[in-house]
Amino acid sequence: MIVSPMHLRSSLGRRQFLRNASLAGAAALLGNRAFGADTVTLPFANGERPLATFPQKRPLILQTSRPPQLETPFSVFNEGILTPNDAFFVRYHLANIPTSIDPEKFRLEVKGRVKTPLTLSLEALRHDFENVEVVAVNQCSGNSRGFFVPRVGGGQSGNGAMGNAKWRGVRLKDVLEKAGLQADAKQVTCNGLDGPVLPQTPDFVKALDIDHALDGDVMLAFEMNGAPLPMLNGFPLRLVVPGYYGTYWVKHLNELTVIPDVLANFWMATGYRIPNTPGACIEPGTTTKNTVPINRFNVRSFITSHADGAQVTTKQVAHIRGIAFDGGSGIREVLFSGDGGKSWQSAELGDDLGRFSFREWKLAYTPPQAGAAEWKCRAINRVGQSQPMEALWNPAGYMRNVVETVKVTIA
Ligand SMILES: Nc1nc2c(c(=O)[nH]1)N[C@H]1C(S)=C(S)[C@@H](COP(=O)(O)O)O[C@H]1N2
Ligand SMILES: [Mo]
Repeated sequence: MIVSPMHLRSSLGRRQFLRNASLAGAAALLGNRAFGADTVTLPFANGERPLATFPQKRPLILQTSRPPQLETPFSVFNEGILTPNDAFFVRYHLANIPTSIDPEKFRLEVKGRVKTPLTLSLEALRHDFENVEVVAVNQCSGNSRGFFVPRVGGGQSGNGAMGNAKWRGVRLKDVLEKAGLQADAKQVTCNGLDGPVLPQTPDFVKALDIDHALDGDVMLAFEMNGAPLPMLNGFPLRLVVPGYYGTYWVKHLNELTVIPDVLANFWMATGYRIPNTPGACIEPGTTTKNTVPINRFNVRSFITSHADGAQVTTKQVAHIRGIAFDGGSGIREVLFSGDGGKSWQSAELGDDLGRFSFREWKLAYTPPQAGAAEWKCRAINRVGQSQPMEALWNPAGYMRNVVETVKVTIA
């Protein structure tokens, strides 16, 4: 399909297009109170947040409005295994974000240590390279940061800074091979159209090692769940780095530069680093200088069918359901405990949409006795990695993956 403004209009539909077009005038909106009176309360101190409606989005949990940082309400993860585009979380670092991009004029530049620098239109990307699809989770490094004890600085997210989508695009490998790598190529740096408001703020640029960039999984995506990317999720082109934290998934991607060394900017050398320890954790409240760039997801699982305060009875089967995922080994098993972790039983796994996707799990469970109960779930991936019973801690509040608990009342 050729992505012209006309195609965009027809494929998005008129209402969507009007909302998209209105994004052009959204700079003012983004800085204003783009939210109504509705609020939600995330389950930690100072967890009150407004719900805000941004272009192409349903009401989402507002973390910050300039730049927009929106969290998905957790109930969305019980709607289906793919996260709808209008509910998908949004994260930016710099306030100067694009609000209108002409897909006809958009170009991706491929340069640096390549044999033939390329300037590619969206049409050339679609037509000159094999189109591929992957279902993959995008999760912010700081997803669930609000639960850290002791608390740490940064966006105090609940569990909704993640989402699972079917991405369509072309392989980064194929584009780099068309340009041809020079012998000293070591990393590819990835830059998007957004930028800082003040010139002294470092531009958001990330880097992948060459071997990673050539692994055939990393993708330049132009579609999400069968539709063009929403503007706030990186229209018209973004990097998809399956199994890796969202920080590498550069949005509005317009510049790939092959370099002969290791990128040492703020976003690689200072930010987004984790302790170089098993579990990426250190003694709570301490610091370390021994760090590495954040990389693959650890194992996580959630109950999505029931939330804290749910009421169930001993007389009826509770249909418990949830999701599990990891950094790309794939989920082997999900265990459920109805008694706070004393005993565990195996849940049934749903359809396998690929090793980078959310994996659905479910269980028919009749609570044995009345009273307060703690329900827990714990996933194990195909290489035997699992989740800790007690939360691990690191100074930036990244990679939370403790066994989650839902407190229910049984009548
Ligand atoms: N251009 C650009 N791309 C970006 C960012 C950014 O600030 N600018 N943030 C990254 C981070 S930290 C995350 S978690 C993901 C979030 O993707 P989403 O906004 O589509 O959910 O985008 C990544 N890509
Ligand atoms: Mo992130």
